[in-house]
Amino acid sequence: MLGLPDDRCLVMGVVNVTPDSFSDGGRWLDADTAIRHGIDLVSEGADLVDVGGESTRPGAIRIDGDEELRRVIPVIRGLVAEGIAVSVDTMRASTARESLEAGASIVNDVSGGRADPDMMALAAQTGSPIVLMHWREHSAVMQQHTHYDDLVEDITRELVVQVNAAVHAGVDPERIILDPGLGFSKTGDQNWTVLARLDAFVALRHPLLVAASRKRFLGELLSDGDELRPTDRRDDGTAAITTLAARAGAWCVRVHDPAASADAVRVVARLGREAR
Ligand code: PMM
Repeated sequence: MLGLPDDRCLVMGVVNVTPDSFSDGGRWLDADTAIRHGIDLVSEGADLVDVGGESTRPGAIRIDGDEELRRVIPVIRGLVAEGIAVSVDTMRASTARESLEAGASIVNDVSGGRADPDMMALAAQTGSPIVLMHWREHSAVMQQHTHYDDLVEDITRELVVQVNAAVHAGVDPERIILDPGLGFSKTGDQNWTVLARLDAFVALRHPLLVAASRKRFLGELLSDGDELRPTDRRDDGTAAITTLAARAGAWCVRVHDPAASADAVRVVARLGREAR
């Protein structure tokens, strides 16, 4: 897809142009700093960079569309000018449209097309690949929606509903990427169950994106007594998940610190060639 390598799992680096993202909020709020950070992510091994202007951490309050545009567009332009492949992390069709016009090549919609009724039509019209993440509710209330009868079955069924809606709107099925949405309407234990069953999501026969990077469930697992492991010390655990996700057949992992993940995906690809 999009001239990106297809012989191994890809690594997507994260640039959050937000004051409040859980692991790096406020660090890349200024456009030049964010652009420089995106360039660094690529030099550390990211294949593409995901630019987002709206935090989706649990409890986050939404910002307005103009503010989101003000944050992401200059950063997307700057990265594209450097020849970097960019995805835009947005739930708004209007932001997705302007981002694609600014040179972004993938829409990463954490709401799976559910937050904005115009998103599927936009993806259909532009022909842009779109990430549909499993999502039930906005971040302010998402952790009140963690009930599942059968976790993996329910998530896959809800993802398939969104795939069908996208195809119905005219999106090419080959351009639909799925993501089980770790941490979104899921408890820590549920995230581990999802990771243990990535085969079920790969079996949906769409490229699979896995985004575990620095999330709270890693902080809990690696905690020292009552203290969560701080976000900036969750990258080794993240890289371990990259290895397992790549081995399970993920198309891409989304990470804040790409170096170890970039090595891991190459190790997994080499082993895969040996096994064939
Ligand atoms: N998680 C975050 C943001 N964007 N996009 C996708 N596709 N999947 C995710 O799980 C996801 C995402 C959480 O916030 P962060 O940018 O601080 O990691």
